[in-house]
Amino acid sequence: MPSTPQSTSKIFSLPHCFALVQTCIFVLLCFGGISVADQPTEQSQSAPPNVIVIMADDLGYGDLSCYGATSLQTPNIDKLANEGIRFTNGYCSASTCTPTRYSMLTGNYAFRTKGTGIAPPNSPSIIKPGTETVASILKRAGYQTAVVGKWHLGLGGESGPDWNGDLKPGPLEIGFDSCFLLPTTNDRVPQVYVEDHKVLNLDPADPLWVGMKKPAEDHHTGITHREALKMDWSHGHNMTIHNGISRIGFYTGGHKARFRDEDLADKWVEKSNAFIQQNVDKPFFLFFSSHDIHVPRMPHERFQGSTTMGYRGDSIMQMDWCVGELMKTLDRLQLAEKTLVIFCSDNGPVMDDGYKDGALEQLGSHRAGGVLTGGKYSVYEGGTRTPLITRWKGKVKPGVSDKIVCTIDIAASLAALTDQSLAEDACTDSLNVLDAFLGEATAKGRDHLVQQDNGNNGAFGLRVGNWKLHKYGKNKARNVVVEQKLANTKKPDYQLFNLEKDLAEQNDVLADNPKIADELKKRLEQIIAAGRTRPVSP
Ligand code: NG6
Ligand code: CA
Repeated sequence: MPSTPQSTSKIFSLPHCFALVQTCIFVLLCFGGISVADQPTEQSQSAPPNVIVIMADDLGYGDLSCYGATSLQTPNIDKLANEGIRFTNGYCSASTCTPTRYSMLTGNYAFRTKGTGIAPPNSPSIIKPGTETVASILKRAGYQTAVVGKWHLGLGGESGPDWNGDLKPGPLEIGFDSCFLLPTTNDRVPQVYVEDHKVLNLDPADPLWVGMKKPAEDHHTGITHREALKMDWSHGHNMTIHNGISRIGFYTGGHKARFRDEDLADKWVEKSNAFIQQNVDKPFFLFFSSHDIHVPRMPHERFQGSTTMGYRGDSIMQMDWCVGELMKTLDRLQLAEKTLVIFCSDNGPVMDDGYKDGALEQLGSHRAGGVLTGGKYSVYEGGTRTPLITRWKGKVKPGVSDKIVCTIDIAASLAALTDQSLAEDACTDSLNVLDAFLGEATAKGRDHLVQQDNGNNGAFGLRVGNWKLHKYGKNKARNVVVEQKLANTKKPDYQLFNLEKDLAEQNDVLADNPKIADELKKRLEQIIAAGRTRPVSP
């Protein structure tokens, strides 16, 4: 159990071929590379750390001041970066939410499994009970595990969620001890919290109904009562109205259970702080799944107007505040040196994602994807190369890393950190890049990464070193963000870019490099056919 002191050699006797190298690196880092003052405390040396994964929603590579933004300041996340490792080649595996979250938790590429695209309001549980996840790995290692915030991975069995009964299977059936959730994503119905297996504060006399068919002729929608909305929609998002905002999908009932959009971030912080406090003496894993800065962007009143960029910018400020609050809690409980924090995003940025919130109009000179092209829904770098920061005070030497790491690697890396072995068929695409996550000088990171847009039938990106292949479905137009606007742009079947010379993926060099393009095409087909990329342990 991690709560009982373990020897350093036990923690690092990893069942992987480079265990010895890693041990040497660890010893070097602890006793050679950093000053005495920076050396880890006895406690942090003797036990694996608590883990907090903070996942932002739709946050782009250029959206934080520590990643070059100048139109707003994100002091709390910048502090995290200054105290830890800021990755310049940190990725999520997909450019939409559900597949990235699926991959982060399971360590499997989402394109391998049907039904892993953006989940509708009544989606059944996408990760089946019995699947190995980051939560089940850490639970096995003796951690208390919780997810707080956006889920968007479905709830319930094949017939979908039983909103008035037990909402299972769900997080508790795949390794989490507790959950406090926004069940889908907040532009989809319903606006209720789910605590463990139940909708919170649900009055049985006012049952909750959720569906995709208008429940009654006189049911108010974003179309019939558009003039009454406090934030207008631009495309889709015109069904049931709650809190002056119309959504995707319809619902009735459950009125006592409904929340205000403005209060979500405060609730996530409150619940997370309580969980951390409860586990001050026990190892814990917290998945803090922020809804910021996804649409509908409706930050708390105290953040509204805090930037010149409208609610998109203001939601970034709210998210930065959340990070600061969690870090304050760690400091107050003297847990900062006993906790590995991983900050990441679930996909790249988007401006107009269905509501007229002024994101594009008030953007000014801000570039949410930084120098990168593309964003949400795209296999250009901007779709998946996103902010990624790790911090473990006193253990990780602060710096900037250009190693390629991905949120899909969290599973195998944390398994290594906690000395848990993985079954051969578990976490099939999660690579142990723990040394890179911990900023070790000799870390190599990934040599390749598959990127996808959505579902299992879309476009692919394959990065190998500095080469990047795009593969598009035959004759299909794909969404890419062009000059910060969503546009359907016709693409050839394949494109090839040299990221070293052309980070912005502007010059397709496929015709000049047919051999490299062929090798990458073959490699992609081979990765898809092989069903796995994590090496099989000897
Ligand atoms: C799209 C929605 C978009 C957003 C996205 C999921 C429309 C027109 N667009 O289908 O608004 O909800 O799904 O976003 O409905 S994600 O970050 O959760 O993947
Ligand atoms: Ca998202």
